[in-house]
Amino acid sequence: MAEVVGACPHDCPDTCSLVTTVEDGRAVRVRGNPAHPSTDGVLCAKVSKYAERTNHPERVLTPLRRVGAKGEGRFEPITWDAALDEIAQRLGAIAARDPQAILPYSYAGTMGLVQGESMDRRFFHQLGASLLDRTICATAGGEAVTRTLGGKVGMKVEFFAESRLILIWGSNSIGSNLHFWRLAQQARRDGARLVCIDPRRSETADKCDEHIALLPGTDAALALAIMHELIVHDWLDHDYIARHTVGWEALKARAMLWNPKRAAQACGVPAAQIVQLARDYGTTTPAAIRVNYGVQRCAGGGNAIRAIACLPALTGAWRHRAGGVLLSSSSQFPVDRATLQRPDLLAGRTPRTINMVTIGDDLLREASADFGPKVEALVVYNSNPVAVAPESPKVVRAFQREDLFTVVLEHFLTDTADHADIVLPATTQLEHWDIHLAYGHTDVLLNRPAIAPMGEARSNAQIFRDLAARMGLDAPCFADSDEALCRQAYGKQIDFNALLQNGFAALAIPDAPYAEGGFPTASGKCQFDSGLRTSGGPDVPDFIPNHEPAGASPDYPLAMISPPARNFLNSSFVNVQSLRSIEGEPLLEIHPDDAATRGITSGAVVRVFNARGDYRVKADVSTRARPGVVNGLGIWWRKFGLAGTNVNEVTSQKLTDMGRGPTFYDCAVQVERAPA
Ligand SMILES: Nc1nc2c(c(=O)[nH]1)N[C@H]1C(S)=C(S)[C@@H](COP(=O)(O)OP(=O)(O)OC[C@H]3O[C@@H](n4cnc5c(=O)[nH]c(N)nc54)[C@H](O)[C@@H]3O)O[C@H]1N2
Ligand SMILES: Nc1nc2c(c(=O)[nH]1)N[C@H]1C(S)=C(S)[C@@H](COP(=O)(O)OP(=O)(O)OC[C@H]3O[C@@H](n4cnc5c(=O)[nH]c(N)nc54)[C@H](O)[C@@H]3O)O[C@H]1N2
Ligand code: SF4
Ligand SMILES: [Mo]
Repeated sequence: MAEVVGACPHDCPDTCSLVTTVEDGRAVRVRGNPAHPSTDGVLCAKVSKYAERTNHPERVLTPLRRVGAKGEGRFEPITWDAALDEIAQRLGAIAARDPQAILPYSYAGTMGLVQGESMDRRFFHQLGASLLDRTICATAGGEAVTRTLGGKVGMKVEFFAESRLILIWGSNSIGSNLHFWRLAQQARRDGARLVCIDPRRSETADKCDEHIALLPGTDAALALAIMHELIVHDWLDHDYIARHTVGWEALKARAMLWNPKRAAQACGVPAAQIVQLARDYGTTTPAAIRVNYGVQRCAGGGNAIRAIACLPALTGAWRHRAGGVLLSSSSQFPVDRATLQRPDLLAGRTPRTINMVTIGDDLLREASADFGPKVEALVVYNSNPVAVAPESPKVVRAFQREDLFTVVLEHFLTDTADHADIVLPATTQLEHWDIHLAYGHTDVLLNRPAIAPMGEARSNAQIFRDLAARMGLDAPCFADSDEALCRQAYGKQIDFNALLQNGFAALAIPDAPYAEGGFPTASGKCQFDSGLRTSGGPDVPDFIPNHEPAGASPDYPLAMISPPARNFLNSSFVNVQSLRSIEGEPLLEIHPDDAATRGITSGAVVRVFNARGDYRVKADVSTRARPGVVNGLGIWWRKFGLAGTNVNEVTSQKLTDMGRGPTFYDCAVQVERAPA
């Protein structure tokens, strides 16, 4: 028996340190590392089942070639040699005409720097393939905090435990940021007040002192009204504003347009609740904001995050280590991406960039002068776009194109793998090396393989190394081993021996990094004015209404949001029986008033639809939904859905104001009882 220290690979802010128990070469148990402070021996329910997922009888363990129609999911096993030969030949022929007709598609199925963004990038850079704009999650908020604070930086998460007031803004922390929630609980035991700002009465909202159930996409109006109150009551830190901010006069003028009454109208909440929230925020020290990505999946998502990120500079909350705001900590990590990804292999070529959010449209586009060549080959890894990308009617049609050659590197036959010409078996985190950053804390983690690759599985990096060799790409960097890539990720910035020893290493970051300003912006100040006017954006943050605001369309009067179910991670774990039994089946939460006018009762099958598509799901009549808003919990595999579809059947490919991001939570629908 052995115990091996690793890192949770999932797209989750917590990046836990894992301890895997191995017996006779088999992973039997995965638990949280008690020695890692933020993990503190605790994992979420999902990753506690990581051994079950790894040993799952349906793991893909050999290369597969399609024998059925695209999407049918019928395959025959083939050898690695046959698979690599076929892929090399197909990609080689396309590359000889125009390598931009090849498109990689990947996201954060693993957040590991090696299996997520190293050898794969080298391979596609050397080929000159189209570049992918990896926007599906966080770019609107990411760009917003970068333009305001200078990067994805903020409070050190551990000090939330000492705050007196915590705004949990657009985050279902119990489900998606568990280790932060533990800190918030600690603060609460010491007398802090917790306020949850979320259209849905989430599990987290249930446990906070107050819940502000605003309409989706109206957070900027709320933040501006808080500023209005801070100004009229003079709950401002004038010294901090004068010394450490840019654009105060313009922000003040903007905020004065947003009295609580006006914001109440926009947000669909009582003005008194806004006044009280502003008073709490203006008069409690230290006050902290945990804002999360739920806020920015709508038309004005970037500006909403900008507005929220300005608040701590107004009150001087940054002066205290338990005050400030945190969206993501990821810019703090000194990752040497150029060494890992080798953009120099492009050698002066500038391939076009395709936005992963609009994959449905872009795979269906013909060649043209402004688009370039039609996409002829797609290599998907670390992502399940057929389930997770918006407007799936188009995505599915695109993946069914007979003239598209699709390769998918996967653990399982997901909805996407079902559409592949060739599926390649990938290792899980228990079977490969990797190294990690985090976006919810500031420790680097190393993942050692606990067991040998199962079946014929190979790591992503190994697969791209093999493909490079097969295609005759012989730059020396294609020979780097996975372990060597781990060492390259941080170069000398991190003591690799310490990582080998402990599995984690903390970055050296001051407790209250912006107590005296010193933001990593060009000016060193918090930029209320983010210099966006030159690109057509508002100089200081503004409220930008949704593309599809609640109640605006007579045909589709309900606003739908589709946040994740607690026991899945995006579309991962949906096929793990023990977790699927907890979630039961796909549900649509609908408020009793909206249900009554439609004759809908709990358990009834409903049709959720708009002009883009429709899907069928069982209704859960519940006050977790506010009036006018329905919650389609995600992200189920389509094949587990009632009619072989999921919530993305109705979401749109429209983009955010900043960062070219998706607008999953900006989606107008109608709901009706489904005919029997
Ligand atoms: N259990 C679990 N954990 C996860 C994930 C998962 O699928 N399952 N996914 C991971 C990933 S990829 C990410 S990006 C993060 C996502 O986690 P978060 O960053 O927390 O974002 P979401 O889960 O999208 O949304 C959080 C909350 O925002 C609410 N919300 C929706 N629209 C609005 C709005 O307009 N304003 C406000 N204020 N709130 C809104 C939703 O109802 C939801 O409760 O979590 C990660 N962790
Ligand atoms: N309606 C709606 N849609 C959404 C969202 C929403 O809230 N609502 N959330 C959006 C967000 S925030 C995100 S981040 C995206 C996430 O979407 P994706 O990035 O597609 O995430 P997953 O669905 O978890 O799929 C990851 C896949 O990677 C595979 N994988 C994991 N590790 C490895 C590995 O080492 N090698 C290989 N080859 N494969 C691996 C897993 O088996 C899994 O099938 O979805 C987005 N879609
Ligand atoms: S998904 Fe998040 S909470 Fe769960 S083990 Fe991984 S890092 Fe920790
Ligand atoms: Mo995400």
